[in-house]
Order: sequence, then structure tokens, then C-alpha cells
Amino acid sequence: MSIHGRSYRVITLNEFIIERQADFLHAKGELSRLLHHLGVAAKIVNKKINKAGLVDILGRAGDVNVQGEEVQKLDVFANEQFIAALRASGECCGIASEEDQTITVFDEGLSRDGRYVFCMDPLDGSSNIEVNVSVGTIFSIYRRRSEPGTPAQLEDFLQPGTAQVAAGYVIYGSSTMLVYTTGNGVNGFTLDPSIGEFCLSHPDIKTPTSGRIYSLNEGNHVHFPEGVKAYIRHCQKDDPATGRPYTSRYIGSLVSDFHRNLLKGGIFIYPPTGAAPKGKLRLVYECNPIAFVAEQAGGRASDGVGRILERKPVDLHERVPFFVGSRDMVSEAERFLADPPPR
Ligand code: P6P
Repeated sequence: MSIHGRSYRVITLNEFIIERQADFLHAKGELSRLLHHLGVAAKIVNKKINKAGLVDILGRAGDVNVQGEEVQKLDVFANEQFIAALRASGECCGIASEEDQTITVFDEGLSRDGRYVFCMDPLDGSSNIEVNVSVGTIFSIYRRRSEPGTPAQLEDFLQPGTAQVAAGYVIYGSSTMLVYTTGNGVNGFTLDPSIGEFCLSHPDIKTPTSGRIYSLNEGNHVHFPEGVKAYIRHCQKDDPATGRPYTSRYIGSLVSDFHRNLLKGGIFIYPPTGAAPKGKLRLVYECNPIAFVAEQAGGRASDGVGRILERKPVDLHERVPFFVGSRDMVSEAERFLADPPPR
């Protein structure tokens, strides 16, 4: 590819994974194969999402379409595609999914010896699809703790976020991107539909140490803890440096809100609310993977008190308060929570 007379070599996801193989301690290609199969599933899901607007032709979930097949809800479809792809990889012995109450154990053939487990929200924010708002897949990969050759155990999925070996998200937006980390920085790949490949477009992403965007659902303001209210008042004051308040941006799709703030600088907050006294977002397959990416890009991720990656999950679907984004903004929000200034 040539831009302004300079030639650029397009690096595909598979080439990147192979080139970075050395980054994965002790892995002899297993993690690479996992990430490759993840990319395949993401492309299949992306294709289906892009057609979602054609429900009048393709039919609504629960309908039977012209081929006589039952039309699936997209999050059910996404869940099945990622499970099938990861089972096919032979490297994964089980999956925890937002869509399933219990873990899915791959107890056959190669998968039983798989050294990794996979946690995911296969299609986060799926209710936004019908209004054409970006949605995402969020994933997290751990090395299993149980003995290879035996069925995966629940404990394999309840490890602290610090034990993740890889994590990231796919954002199905104006373009489709895969953003992930294996603990050696964060890299973003944009899907080139003309060749059906994820191509390196955002190498070594670093998030600004501070920013001027705050993202939370202010409709819940009445129920926010006092420290969150105080921090919002701080964001809404004229900043001496610019003479203007921060900017409020909230899409209501975690991956979209996080991705914008990752690139531009900002903080995303889902605090305790009346409807969700422990917060709404899930620790295992939403907060921990996003937190791993944030920290690897130079940002921070907190539950309002401490580092979210250090929490030991008790339940697969437990919810936690979530403060994530630019390092200095998360630290400042924690200070407001610890000691809210008088109104
Ligand atoms: P609220 C989408 O349903 C989701 O799980 C996240 O993607 C998003 O950040 C959050 O919920 C939005 O929740 O309560 O503001 O609509």
C-alpha cells in the first residue's frame, strides 16, 4: 500500500500474531491459534451484524426465514459462533459467557487437553443494534488451573484479572476493529472487507494520561454515591486551563464508550445505582478484559477503591462498580470517592 509516495506493508492479524509469537512465554503457538480462531468468529459475527438492518428481508429473531431457518437473536448467534470457533481451535477447554448461566466445558478430543479458558460477552450492548449503534464482543483468556486432560472447572474462570494472558474486544462500528493485549502493550486491527483480513491500524496504543471526556449515565444521578456526584460537579466546572468544563459523552455501549476514551483520553464510569447497587457491569467478562487493555495502554481501572484486576471473583456473573480510562482521571475520581468535598 502506498500513501503520499511512501509504501506501507499491510500487516494482517495472523502475520502479527506469528511475528509476536516470542511474546507469549511458554506458548508454542497455542495462544496464536486461539487468537486466530477468535478473529474468524469475529468476521462471521461482523457479517451478520452488518445485515441486521435488513430484518424486514431477513426476518426478526424467532421468525422462520425464507430458507426455513429460525432467525436467531444476534447475541445468541454471536455466542454460538465464538463457542464453535474456540472449540475448533483445540486450545480451549471451556468458556464462560454472559449468555450462559454456567460454563461450557469442551470435554472431547483435543480440547480436553486445552491449556486455556475463555471468558466473553459475545455481543455487549446488543439492544443498540436496532438503532444502529456500535456494539462489541469482549473477551478474556486465562491459562487453566485444573489438570489438562480433565474437564475445565469453575475455578479456572474465577481467577483475578491479573492472571489474564490475553484480553480485548471487537467493536462493530463504522469500521470493525479488534483491539487486544497479551501483556505486551495494546494493538488495534481494522477489518479490511475487501480482503477479509484484520490489518494492523493502531500499533502500540497508548491512552492519554488525562482527558476532558467523562462518560456515565447521568439519568441515574439521584442514586449515585456522594463522591460520584462530587466528581461530576468537578467535571462540570470551568477548567482553569481551558476556561471550559469537560465534555460529557455516553453512547450506552461499553466497548464504544471505552474505545473512544482510550484513543482520545477520558473516563468511563458505571457506579452503583438504585437499580444496580453493586454496579451493572460484570467483573469476569466485561470489567477485567477492559481493565487489562486500559492498564496495558497506560491507563487505570478501579472499582472506586482499588485496582479492579486484583479482585478475586466469587461468582461468574458478579457485578462491580467500574471506573476506567486515563490514569490521572481515574485517580482523581477515586480521591473524590474517598473524601467528597462539601457541596
Ligand atoms: P445503561 C449495554 O447494555 C451495557 O451492558 C454496556 O454496554 C453499557 O455500558 C451499559 O450496559 C449501559 O447501561 O444502564 O446506562 O443503559
